[in-house]
Amino acid sequence: MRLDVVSIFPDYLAPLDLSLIGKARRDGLLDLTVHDLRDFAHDRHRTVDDTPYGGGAGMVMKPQPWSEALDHVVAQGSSAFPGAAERVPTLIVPGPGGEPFTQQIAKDLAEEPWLAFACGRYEGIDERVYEWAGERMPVRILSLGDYVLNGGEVAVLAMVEAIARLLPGVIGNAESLIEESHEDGLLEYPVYTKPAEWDGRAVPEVLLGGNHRAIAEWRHEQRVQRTAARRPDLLPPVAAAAALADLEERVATPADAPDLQVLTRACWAPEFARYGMFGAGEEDLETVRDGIQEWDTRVWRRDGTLIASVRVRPHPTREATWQIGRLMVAPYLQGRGLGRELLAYAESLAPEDIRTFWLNTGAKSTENLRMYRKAGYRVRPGEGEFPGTVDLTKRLVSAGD
Ligand code: JD8
Repeated sequence: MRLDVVSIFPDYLAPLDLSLIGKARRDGLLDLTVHDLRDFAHDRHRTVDDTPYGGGAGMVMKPQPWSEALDHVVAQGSSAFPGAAERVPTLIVPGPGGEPFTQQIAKDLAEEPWLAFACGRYEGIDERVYEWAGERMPVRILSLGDYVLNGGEVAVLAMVEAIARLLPGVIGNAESLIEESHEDGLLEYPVYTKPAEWDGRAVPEVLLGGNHRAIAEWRHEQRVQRTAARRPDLLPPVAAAAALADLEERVATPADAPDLQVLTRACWAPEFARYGMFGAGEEDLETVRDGIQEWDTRVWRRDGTLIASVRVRPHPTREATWQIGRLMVAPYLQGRGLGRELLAYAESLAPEDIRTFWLNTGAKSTENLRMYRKAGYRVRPGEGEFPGTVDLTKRLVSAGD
């Protein structure tokens, strides 16, 4: 990824030479250049600001130095993209009135090949610069938070770190990105290290027992509780059932078949778009009923409406393997962490002797694959159980392993 930053205080960005971001730059994972806006002000005092039209306190940043600086950034940067002559950066302009910067925006921007950041100062940048830039490249005005800073540099430091740490290879153990706050709408769980007893305070027993499933369940519960306590705004109101516990769960019966058929078709619709085939969504009612008999199928309802379902069984042909299937959340409630909860719950239903979890999903089902990978599953080589699918497994490491 290429990053350009323009500021009248280029030394403010020096912290980006340090730590993991500094190492990523030295390892060529990140190509970051800082430009001094005053290099594009040609009067004796290299003036970049002037008094505001209409009066008022403070100064405003002049348009000309900005247009020259951004022209230079585009001209200099496009050489980093041979063969993509028309390539321009996405311009990020931090501002207190901007769209709130979030983890999701960090993830979106981490997919971009080239970002440029314009650090304003004083009362801000002449508004015509935004229009001028918008005619040449995508422009996003982002705010770090609802408080006032003196300029954009601090915001750029935070945004560059939040974005760059998501780039492959920047964070040594990508695993640790998984259960972070804001990653899936839940805050992080409490962490502990040696000694097990400190200042008469003990580490929670479950963390010392080596039972990884129990640890995973405890940590998830801690995350839900902390989020409910500190950031209830992250737990979508009624709709959610931020937790399965908010819904009525029971083992499915043939009477659930019609609703299950509807939920399956709704959840498989995107697969139809991807593969031109409906997969499970093509099952007729009889087949759905058979599935309810052959699997331990669980359904979650709220006020009678089927919200979610998952089914589990011992894998028919593989030793000590727990097969998880048809993990479904009503489309309008997807993306809020319920799927991860369903998966954790399906895993918790496994008998003690189980050593491997097994599931199957579409080879191009990026969101599903992202969730399963985050939950520790690995894609098995080769085609999965059905055409266009892949099988994924997660091995349980017990205390004895
Ligand atoms: C860019 C100039 C200062 C802002 C008059 C104080 C972001 N979350 C945030 N708070 N403040 C900023 C921010 C402040 C900036 C500039 C970002 C450029 N200022 C101005 C308007 C009021 N002074 C920010 N992201």
